[in-house]
Amino acid sequence: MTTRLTFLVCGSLTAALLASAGCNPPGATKSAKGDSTSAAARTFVAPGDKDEYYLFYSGGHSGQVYVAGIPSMRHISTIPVFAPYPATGYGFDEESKKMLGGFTWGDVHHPGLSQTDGKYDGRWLFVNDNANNRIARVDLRDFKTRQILGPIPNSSGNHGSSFVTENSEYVLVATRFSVPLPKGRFAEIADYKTEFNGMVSGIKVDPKSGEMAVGWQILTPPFNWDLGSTGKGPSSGWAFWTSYNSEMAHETLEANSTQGERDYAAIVNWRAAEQAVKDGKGTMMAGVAILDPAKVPGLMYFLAVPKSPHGIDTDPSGRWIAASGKLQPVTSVFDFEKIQKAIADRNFEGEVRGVPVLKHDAVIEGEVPVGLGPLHTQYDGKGNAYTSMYVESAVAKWSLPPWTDAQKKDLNTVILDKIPVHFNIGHLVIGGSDTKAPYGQYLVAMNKLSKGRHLGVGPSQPESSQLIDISGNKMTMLYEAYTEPEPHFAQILKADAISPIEVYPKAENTNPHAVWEATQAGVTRSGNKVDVKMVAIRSRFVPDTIEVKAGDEVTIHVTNVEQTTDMIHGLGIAEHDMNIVVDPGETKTMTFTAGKAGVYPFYCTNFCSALHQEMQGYLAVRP
Ligand code: K7E
Ligand code: CUA
Repeated sequence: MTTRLTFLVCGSLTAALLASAGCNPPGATKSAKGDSTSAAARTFVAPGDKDEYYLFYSGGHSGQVYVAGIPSMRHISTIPVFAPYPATGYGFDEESKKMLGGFTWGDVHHPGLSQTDGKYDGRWLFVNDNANNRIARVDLRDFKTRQILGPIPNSSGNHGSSFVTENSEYVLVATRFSVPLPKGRFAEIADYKTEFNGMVSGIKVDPKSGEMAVGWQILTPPFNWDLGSTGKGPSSGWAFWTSYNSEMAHETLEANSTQGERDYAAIVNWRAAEQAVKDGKGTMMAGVAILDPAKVPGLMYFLAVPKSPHGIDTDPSGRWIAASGKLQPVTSVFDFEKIQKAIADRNFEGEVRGVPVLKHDAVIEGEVPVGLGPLHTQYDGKGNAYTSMYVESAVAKWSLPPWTDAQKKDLNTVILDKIPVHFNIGHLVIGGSDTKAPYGQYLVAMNKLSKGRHLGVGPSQPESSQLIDISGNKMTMLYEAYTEPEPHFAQILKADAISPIEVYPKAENTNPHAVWEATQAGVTRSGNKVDVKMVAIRSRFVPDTIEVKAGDEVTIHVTNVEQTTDMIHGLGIAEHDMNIVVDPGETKTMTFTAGKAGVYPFYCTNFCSALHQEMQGYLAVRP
C-alpha cells in the first residue's frame, strides 16, 4: 500500500463509503480485554524458551527484513538487504558493498519463501525492491543476503514480486511503473499511452545454488501492475497479477486512474513463456528475450476486476483466486477451472492490444461482500479465507467455494467472522497460505497506523502488527507488537523447518585472504596500496598497530578465528566511517583511503568478552 490509498480511500472520493463506517469505526478501538489473561498465556514464551514460528516481515523503505518469533512477536533479528546496516557491518565490507551496487536504500514489500512441491523448503527467502527494481535472495542457512539482482533491465518499479513458483523455478516480477523502453530512452510523458510499457519478468532461480538471472520478459501495456500470486494444482504453471490504471493515465492518478469501473488482472502462462523463449519467439532488448503477447498467443490473458484491485491470492488448492477491488466492498472469487474453459472456448469479451480479455461472467464464482476497502486474502487450508480491509480496519473470515445454492443467492452468508484491527490493515499473513499446506494457526495483521496505542514517541510513529489466533471458529486477538516502517507483507515459517548454522566452519572458509594464526597476520605494501591480514580473537586484533601514509589505499582482511556461537567481533575505525562485523569463522574485507595525518584508534564494536574494551589498536597515518 502507499499513502495514495490513505488519501484516496479516506478522502473525498469515497465519502459515501466512509459515511457508513469511517476510517476507524468506533467499535474498533476497544480490544477484548476480557480475554487478556488467556491471550497472555498463549503468547507467553518463557525466558529461555523458543517461539514456534519465524515471522519474516518486510521492512519497507528501511530496505531490511525483520525476523520475529510467533507467538511472542519478539523481534529477534534484522536482516539487512537493500540498505547498509552498521549493526552487522552490512554495506561496509567490500563484498556487501558490491552487492548493494552504490544504492543506500530499497523498498521491500513482499518476502517469498522458496518452495519445493508447493511447500516451503526452508532454503531461501526472496524479497523485492520496489524502488530500484531489484530482487534479493536471503540464505536461510545463515540469514544473510547472498545475492541482489538488478536493477532488472526493461523494468521499472518492482512491486509485483517476489512470487515464487511451486518448485522455485522462478521468482515472478511485474512492474508497477511504466517507462519508455529500453530504459534510458527518452519520451514525452504526454505520450505515455504509446511510448511507455510495463513488463512481467521471469527471474530464473538455479535449483542448486539459488543464483538468480533474468529468464524472459513479457511486454505489457502501461498499466500499473500491483500484486500477484502463483498457481498450483489446476493452476500450476500460471501466475496472476492485478493492476490499476487501465486508463493509462500519466498524471493525477488518484483521480485519473480511478475512472473506469474495472481494471485488468493479468493471467500469465509462465511455462508457455519459458517455452516460447526456447522456441526463439523472443526479441532481444537489453540482453533479455522479450515476448510480445500479441504475437505469441496463449501467453497472457486479461480479466476485468472491479475498481482498482490490489491483492490477488491463489488458494491452497490452486482453484480459487480472490482479488479485491479496494474501492468496492467485495472480494471477487474466480474459478481457475472456468478460466481454463473460457480460454479453451475463446470466451472473450474483447481484447486490449492483442491480448484477449476473458469474459468476466464466465469465470467469476461470486463476489463476497467482505467489507470496506478489501486488500489482501490469506487461507488457512481448512476452506477458509481471510481478507484484510483497510478502510474498515478489520479482517473478515469467509468460506471458500464450493458454495451451496442458498449461499450463492446471498454471499453474506459465507462471511463467518470479523475482527477489528488497529488500525488500517494492509497485508495479513497466515503461515503457508501461498503453499499447498497452510499451518492455519496464527494470522498476523500488518496495520499501517498505530495512532498512539503505545508510549509516545513523537510524530514519527511505528506501525502495529497484531497476532490473531485463527485455530477456532472465531478469531481471537492475542497480541500487538510495534514494527518499524513498513511491514507490507510477511512469511511465516515453522521453526523446525530450518536449522541455521551458528558459526561458519573453518573448513568452509575459502577466502584467499583468511589468516588463522597470529603468525600469518601482517601488513604488506606495494606502491601506495597497503594490504593487512588481520586476526580477530578474544580479546585482541593481530596486528593491533597499522602504519600507513596519508592517501594510501588501505585494505584490511579480518578473519574472526572463533568457532564459538555468538563470538562476533567488529572492527570500527575512528573518523573513517568504517565498521565491519565479522562472524565466527568468517573473513571480511574493508577498503578505504587513509585520511589526514594523525593517529586513529580502532576497536572491536561487538561486546565479546570481559576484556572487550581492551580489544583495540591504532591506525597511524604518517604525513
Ligand atoms: Cu498491499 Cu506493496 Cu503488497 Cu503495501 S502492498 S500493504
Ligand atoms: Cu571483540 Cu569485542
